[in-house]
Amino acid sequence: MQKRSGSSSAVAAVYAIHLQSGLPLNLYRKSLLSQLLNLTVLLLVSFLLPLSTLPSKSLFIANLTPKSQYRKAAHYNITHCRRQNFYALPAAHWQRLAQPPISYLETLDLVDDAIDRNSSIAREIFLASLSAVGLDEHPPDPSPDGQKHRLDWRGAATPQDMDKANTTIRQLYRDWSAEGAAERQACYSPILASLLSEFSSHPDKSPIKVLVPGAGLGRLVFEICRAGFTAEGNEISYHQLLASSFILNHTARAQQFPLHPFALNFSNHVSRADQLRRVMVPDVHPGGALQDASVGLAVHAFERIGMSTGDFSVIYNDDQHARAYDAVATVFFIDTAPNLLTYIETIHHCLKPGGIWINLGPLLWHFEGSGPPTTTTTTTTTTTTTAAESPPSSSEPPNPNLGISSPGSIELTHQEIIPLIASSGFSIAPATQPPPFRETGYIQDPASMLQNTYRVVHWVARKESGSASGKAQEKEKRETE
Ligand SMILES: C[S@@+](CC[C@H](N)C(=O)[O-])C[C@H]1O[C@@H](n2cnc3c(N)ncnc32)[C@H](O)[C@@H]1O
Ligand SMILES: *[C@@H]1O[C@H](CO)[C@@H](O)[C@H](O)[C@H]1NC(C)=O
Ligand SMILES: *[C@@H]1O[C@H](CO)[C@@H](O)[C@H](O)[C@H]1NC(C)=O
Ligand SMILES: *[C@@H]1O[C@H](CO)[C@@H](O)[C@H](O)[C@H]1NC(C)=O
Ligand SMILES: *[C@@H]1O[C@H](CO)[C@@H](O)[C@H](O)[C@H]1NC(C)=O
Ligand SMILES: CC(=O)N[C@H]1CO[C@H](CO)[C@@H](O)[C@@H]1O
Repeated sequence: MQKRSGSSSAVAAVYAIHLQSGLPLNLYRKSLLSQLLNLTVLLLVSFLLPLSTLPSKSLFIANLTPKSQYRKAAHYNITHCRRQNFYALPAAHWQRLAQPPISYLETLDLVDDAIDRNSSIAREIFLASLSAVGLDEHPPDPSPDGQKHRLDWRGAATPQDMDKANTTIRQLYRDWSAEGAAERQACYSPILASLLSEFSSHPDKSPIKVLVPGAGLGRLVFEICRAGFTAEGNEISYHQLLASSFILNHTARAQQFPLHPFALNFSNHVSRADQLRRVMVPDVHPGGALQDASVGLAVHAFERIGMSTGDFSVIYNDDQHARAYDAVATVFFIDTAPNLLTYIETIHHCLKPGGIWINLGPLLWHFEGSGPPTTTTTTTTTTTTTAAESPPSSSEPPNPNLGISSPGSIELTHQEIIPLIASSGFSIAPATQPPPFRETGYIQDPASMLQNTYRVVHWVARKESGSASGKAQEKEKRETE
């Protein structure tokens, strides 16, 4: 690991966002840079093709805009329509409901205020992201003939972008508010406990490399780093990456931003106070906490935290990542796979022999009913074939690794997954009946009259020593069968 020099190391926990023909590359630490520059090539090939056809920076624009439009859309859809519906009630009724104790119009005003406060962090994230990719807050005006400037990001967000911005903001509650501690306790503590018990004989944990695919807003990566390990997150969603970059690298103090995670939804509240509840983010100041956690350690925490962007099953499948990690931690992640075997093989490939894979989560197959997505930019490569109901007869030609954009998908059960892992070069305790469930919500409002509770499973699999890489092993297996 490279040692950074001078004062810059104090804030080395950075995402430097690099412009690579329109591709942002987010990292926390420079020492990952060379590694990730190589990944960029892979990313370009597998994830963002055909870049040549993209207008420069259009990718960012699509990804950035939602946070600025968040406020407008939220106001319109949430309170404007409700005011109209309210005044459409019989006059005698709305007048009565406008009086105390209900004072419904005041509630709508309070929701408007909450939306404004929500949008303050959304706006900060947006502005930090804009400047990180070299776009201006005040976009260039249209040319005299009315042509929109290519760097004018206004109005570029799609409803899907808005939706993603929305979930991203909700996830701040789970990962970075004090109120989210119960979910984190249920989901992240078992991972840390498994890591600490596995590596209890290592007083210096900095050489131990832990990979967190599907890192979301980065809290688990942060906690693993804070516990002394070298932690690397990986995330495919730019919305998530920009928000985690903001929290980890651009917040000034704990409790900096208010958030009203439940205000937009009017259902299942016991009281208006519940609906309008405010949480503050972040609950800890990441920069300060990592600074504190570095006292007396050989390697500063800022040197031990990183984040890569792109599809896990593509990025970590190359030679460079073979046998590179001591542990892989997946939380609410494996069910994002259209083809779980691809994830299993990738994890096997990038783990050192004897390394562990710690998993916690449910099996909410993200692709159920929809088939794998075709990423917006890989238009030429992933227009999916007409589905066949029987296996193809000829042997398939070798394909480039398209990761989750590959055709095909399958939803497996817990009892099917465990033996599958056991026969993929891992040792894992056999599935018990019933599995040892843990109950937890995911961005759940604890005060709501509706509680969605997952019964998640937590297991640890160990890559068998001397076991070949996933791909080589598959091949071996096929040959012996
Ligand atoms: C359900 S979220 C869980 C996030 C976080 N681990 C948590 O527990 O809050 C799944 C995350 O995985 C990411 N993801 C899905 N498929 C991915 C892939 N192939 N490579 C990397 N990240 C992926 C999604 O963008 C999303 O942030
Ligand atoms: C955000 O999500 C909440 C809860 O799912 C929903 O009620 C609301 O309409 C969404 N808001 C926007 C602006 O998309
Ligand atoms: C707002 O409502 C309109 C009309 O129902 C809908 O098309 C749009 O997607 C909604 N926007 C958001 C951000 O929820
Ligand atoms: C704040 O944002 C979250 C996530 O989009 C949303 O669920 C919540 O309702 C929002 N609150 C307000 C008042 O906008
Ligand atoms: C509001 O929350 C309830 C759960 O309490 C959910 O079923 C409903 O779909 C949500 N409505 C919107 C518009 O998001
Ligand atoms: C708050 C914080 O730590 N900001 C840092 C994020 O990264 C940049 C680039 O290195 C630093 O200059 C900031 O100080």
